[in-house]
Formats: sequence, structure tokens, C-alpha cells
Amino acid sequence: MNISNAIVRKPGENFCEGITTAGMGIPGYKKALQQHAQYVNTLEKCNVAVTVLPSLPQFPDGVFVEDTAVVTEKCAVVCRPGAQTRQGEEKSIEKVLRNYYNTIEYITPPNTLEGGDVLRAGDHFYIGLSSRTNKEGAEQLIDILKKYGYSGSAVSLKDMLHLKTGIAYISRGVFLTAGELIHHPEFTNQENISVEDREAYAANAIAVNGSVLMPSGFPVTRKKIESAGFTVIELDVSEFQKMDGGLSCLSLRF
Ligand code: CIR
Repeated sequence: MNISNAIVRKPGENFCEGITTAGMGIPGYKKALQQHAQYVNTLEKCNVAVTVLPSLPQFPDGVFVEDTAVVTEKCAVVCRPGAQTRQGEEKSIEKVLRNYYNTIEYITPPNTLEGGDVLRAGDHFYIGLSSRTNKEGAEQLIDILKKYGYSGSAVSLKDMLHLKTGIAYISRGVFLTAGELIHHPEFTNQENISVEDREAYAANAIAVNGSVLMPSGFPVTRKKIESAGFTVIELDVSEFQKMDGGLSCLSLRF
């Protein structure tokens, strides 16, 4: 799947006030800005046109734009975040999506769904049932996607923040899986590169126009991905990891 556009949002100065369970310390703002700029730069080098939105002071987690919408080539779906402190971020994204889409769909109350729980593999969408995405939200998204010729299925999760915390689809039928998703029945019939526990964060990678973008510092996983024939680009996203965010969370790609 070719990616032409990405939407990202600059981290705000209060970005360290967002939700986190990582216990990895307080992120440095200057460093976060540098890492974010490098992320944008890398997407551009992969032939993606990147729209950089200004930070949202009232939403410290606003940098994690992926959670606010599900974007495809046929439609955009505005999410309804399950985290209360994040409800409202989606309104600002909706305005931007209007520049790209005539058709916008919505996850509606009391349903909740965050984009971090939505993994696309070809024309199928896996939707994690997490503390952020409820069953009704997943079902509503599947119904919407069906109208556009896609399919979807819900994936039960035990302890991951989002589905994509522990899985990526890196194209050519290959998944990266970590933790509870390595042996999850939904993925056991798929070609699967398993990520060892020590490197679990590396399971959140993205395929962009022929390259796999992954977080830096996970040599075992990098080697496995390269051995499977993929070109890897590493990105340092340490400051976002401190806020429970993965590499995918920093952009909407379509
Ligand atoms: C949150 O807890 O909502 C943010 N601190 C991190 C969100 C990460 N997003 C993602 O995995 N898609």
C-alpha cells in the first residue's frame, strides 16, 4: 500500500503531563522536538507529504495523533478516545481531515475507539478491545468499514495499552508480534516475526513505501526483520516511549 500523506502534531511544552505508565522518567522537551523533526524528515525521505499541525496546549497527549482517526484511501473515521483526558482531540483532527476527505464517518457515544487499536493488513482491519476501545466501538468501526468494501475483526487483549503496542503489519503478509499477541489465535496462521520480551517496544513499527521504520536500539528485532528481506530505518523515539507512545502513534498515514 502506497502512502502519500501523513499528518503529525508537534509535541506541546506540557507533553510530559500526558498519560503514562512507563516509569521511564520525564521526557525532555527539546529532545522530543528533535526526535519529532527527525520523524517528519524520515517520512519525507520516504516520499510522504507531511502536514505538521501545531500542538494543542489543552491536550498533552495530542502528539499521538494516530489515536484520533482511522484513515483509508476511501474514507476517514473520526475516533472517540476512551481516555477521558483525550476526548476532544479528535475535533481538531476532523477539521484537518476535511482537506483530504469528502466522506467522514464518526465513532459515536457511548462507543469508544482509539486508532492505536486499529491495525490494517491489506483490506482487513484488526481492532483491539482494550481499556480505550470498547466492543461497541469496534463493531461500529467494522460496520463503517464494510460499507467501503473492507473487512474487520475484533481482537481481545489482556494487558496491552493498544493493539499496536504489540503488533505491526510490515507488508508482504508479514506481522511483527510481541507478548500476548505472539500466540494469539487471531494471528497464529499468519507469517509472524516474534519480538522477544526485552525488545517488546520494537513491535510497534510502520511500513512506509518499501521501508520498515522501527525504533532504534533493538538489534535482535532489526536483524530478524532484515533477514526476512526488509529494508529497515531506525528512529530514536525514546522521549515518546516515556509517555507510552510508539512510533506509529505519531502519525496518521494514508
Ligand atoms: C496515552 O496514554 O494515550 C498516550 N500517553 C500514549 C498513546 C499512545 N498511542 C498509541 O499507542 N497509539
